[in-house]
Amino acid sequence: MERLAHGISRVTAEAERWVNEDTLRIAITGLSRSGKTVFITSLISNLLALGRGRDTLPALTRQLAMQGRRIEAVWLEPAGAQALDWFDAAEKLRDLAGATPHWPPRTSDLASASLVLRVGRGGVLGRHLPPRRLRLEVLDYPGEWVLDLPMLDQSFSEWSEATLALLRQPPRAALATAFMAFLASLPTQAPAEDAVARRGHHLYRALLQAARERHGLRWLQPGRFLVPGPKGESPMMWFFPLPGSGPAAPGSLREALSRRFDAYREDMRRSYFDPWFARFDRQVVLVDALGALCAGEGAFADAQAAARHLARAYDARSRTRWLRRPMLKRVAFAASKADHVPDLQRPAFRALFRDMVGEGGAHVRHFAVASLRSTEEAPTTEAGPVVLGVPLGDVRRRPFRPGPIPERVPPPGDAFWRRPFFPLPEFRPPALDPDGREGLPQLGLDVLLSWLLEDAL
Ligand SMILES: Nc1nc2c(ncn2[C@@H]2O[C@H](COP(=O)(O)OP(=O)(O)OP(=O)(O)O)[C@@H](O)[C@H]2O)c(=O)[nH]1
Ligand SMILES: [Mg+2]
Repeated sequence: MERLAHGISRVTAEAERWVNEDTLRIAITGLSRSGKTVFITSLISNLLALGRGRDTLPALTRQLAMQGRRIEAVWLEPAGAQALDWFDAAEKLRDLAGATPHWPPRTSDLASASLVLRVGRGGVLGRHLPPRRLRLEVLDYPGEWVLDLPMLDQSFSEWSEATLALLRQPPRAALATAFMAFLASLPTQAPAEDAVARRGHHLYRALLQAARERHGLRWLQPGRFLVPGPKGESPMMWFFPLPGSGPAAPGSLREALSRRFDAYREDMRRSYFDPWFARFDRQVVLVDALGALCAGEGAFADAQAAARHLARAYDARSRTRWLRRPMLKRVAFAASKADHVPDLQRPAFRALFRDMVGEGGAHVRHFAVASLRSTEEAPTTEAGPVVLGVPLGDVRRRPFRPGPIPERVPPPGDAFWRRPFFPLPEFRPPALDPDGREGLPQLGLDVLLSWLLEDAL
């Protein structure tokens, strides 16, 4: 009898969930340093504060209010017994709001969070129905890894050919001299020797690191050469691009590297992409477009190619197994750190960004977002519009001018690209309440969310 009652209550709970609850998986994607972790922290903090009655996301609140609805409560689901790391938003908030505030460190493994919104139903009928629940699932990961997605469909020869072609072009060519000299020193049918494979791997990895650190380049494969993750470095990673086509001779270096390449791809597919990256309903593609623009023509072209690849790779993988129907209903491209751009220049910035990543279809929109606004507007000076912020490590506010922002991507070799390049300053986060009661000051995050969730709320 007791078992029957238990069974009935379980079925009732399931039915209630089926009627009143929806789950939305949101992929927050972007290359390394594009602002994913801060975006997720802000999304969580602002929704939690909104659930406590603070108007932290005005565009979202307004949109719901027009339908006579509102978000009544928001809570984080407990971590439970999940296999993944838990995205600890409260800890990140404490870091941002500490006495010496600091931004989150680079992400080194997957972490997920699940947030539930309780939304009142609108209309005369709605008042008599129970509120709906929308569960948002988000995943944070090291940006470097996502660039391995396109590798899943390549053979070792195809990947090597494409990678070596890139390495022969500026700005990579200057960084690749030691690695290229090493390749040239190898005999055509080099035998498989681990000492040689490791040397090649280390030279190749050093060049990826230099491209990331010194030139701000982002199109760097494989991602785990830069961020190895919890499994660390393993022999499966001792490979590098090597020219050659057709079947590799047994016992040759090319055969050994090709086997490692396949093992690496398989491990990425099995450990990360298939379980965690394959099925999403919404995607946010964060791009540090201003940072790329300021870093010069090579870095900009690199970020542009990477952002376009990223959106395409997700679209292709995020399909239902049956009929391969697309699951992604909305894709938001977001130029991050938009608080570096003065108000006056933001329309041009958005137009430039749209041109950079391409139009897409009706399910694609473009936004300029600051997940944590760390600057203030200042009166325009003779030298142009300005924002004010405290650079990290400094105590005084300093003006920052991004310089002219064209509305379209300047063509290769254009005079624009001859201006001096500079890194974006890293501003200190503003003073924050460590408990997050007031949420995080943001710019455009509310507009993005109100569009992204519009049809699901
Ligand atoms: N001013 C400003 N800076 C930001 C904002 N969002 C991110 N940043 C800066 O960008 C850096 C990188 O942000 P993260 O969120 O850690 O980037 P990520 O994409 O998670 O990077 P990985 O974990 O390395 O892939 C931060 O340390 C900040 O300096 C923002 O809204 N405003
Ligand atoms: Mg991160």
